[in-house]
Amino acid sequence: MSERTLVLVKPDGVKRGLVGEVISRIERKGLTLAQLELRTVERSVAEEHYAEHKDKPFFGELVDFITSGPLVAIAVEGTRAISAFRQLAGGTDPVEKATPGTIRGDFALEVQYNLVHGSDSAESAERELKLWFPN
Ligand code: DAT
Ligand code: MG
Repeated sequence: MSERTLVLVKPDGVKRGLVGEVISRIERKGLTLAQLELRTVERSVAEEHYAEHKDKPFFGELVDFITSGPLVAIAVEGTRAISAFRQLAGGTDPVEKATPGTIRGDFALEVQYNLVHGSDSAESAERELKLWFPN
């Protein structure tokens, strides 16, 4: 069953020149790019995107970081796209939870700078895609 998920190459990934690497892994997995945009987001969008974390101690820094420069937002489509991209990304902590062979496991060292976002459920994907790609 085909579904869509929201992927972000966060500002650290753009600064480090890893956009092509991430897109290449998405395509090699067999997923496709439905929509793609380079943009710098306002705080309101970042706060809405990460609303589930608003009471966490790192929320302010997370919003600062995600609004700190251009990022690439991608609507990714394909069979089990939500789980498939989470698997490509690896766990949130790029050292403790992401194995080599994943995007975070191969290219990141710190939780705050873990390069990519992927929706974590069908509900999150629907909410996030509406926020990032309203059309
Ligand atoms: P994920 O991005 O794997 O879905 P999450 O939704 O739990 O992880 O957290 C969102 C982002 O917040 C995560 O990619 C990086 C940041 N973050 C999570 N836990 C953190 C922590 N303990 N300290 C600093 N930043 C954190
Ligand atoms: Mg998450």
